[in-house]
Amino acid sequence: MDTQIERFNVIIRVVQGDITCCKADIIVNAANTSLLGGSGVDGAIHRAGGPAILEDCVRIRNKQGGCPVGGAVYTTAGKLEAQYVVHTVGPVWNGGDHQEEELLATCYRHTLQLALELNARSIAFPNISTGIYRFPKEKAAEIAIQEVTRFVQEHVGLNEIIFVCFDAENAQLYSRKLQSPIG
Ligand code: AR6
Repeated sequence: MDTQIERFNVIIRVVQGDITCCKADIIVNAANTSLLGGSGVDGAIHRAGGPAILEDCVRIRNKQGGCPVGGAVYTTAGKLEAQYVVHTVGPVWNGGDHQEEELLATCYRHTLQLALELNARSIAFPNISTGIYRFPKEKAAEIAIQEVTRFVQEHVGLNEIIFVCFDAENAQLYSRKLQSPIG
């Protein structure tokens, strides 16, 4: 059940599956501030990409002490087909009055900005913060689609943005919101 639309000459797609199998110049990881790996999509990316990704993460950590919430850093993609992995750190959902929405929006903006700097044409996002960090899925989908749409309206360079949804609930949410005129 893939959905595809075009906004400002950029293809925006929703697919359900494992992001490590996705063909894109950049694969985005939902990391934590330590950059030292974890479970969920973080674990899957490190497993599939091999130890070179962690080696780069450790280098970044030693240089700048990890990555703040809302920030984004890039590493090799190791054995993955992508050129780079961009690691961004989503907020932990803590009721909604701790700037969670703005911080999640910042993750998307910083990641997209970094993708442009890396001359990427295509980028695949997981549903940042909606797993272990418990961000409400519907709100997260709205923020993700809004930030991506705003970004492609204001910046030229990317051709394709893929939302890779692991679970059916997120895949349906994204498909619905992407196809709605106000989505
Ligand atoms: N491909 C695509 N999406 C996936 C995959 C995969 N292989 N595996 C899980 N997801 P989560 P968070 C989805 O928990 O909430 C880590 O330990 C998952 O269904 O991976 O940002 C980090 O190190 C969910 O929709 O990330 C941090 O400590 C989405 O990816 C913490 O988890 C995000 O779920 C970050 O928590």
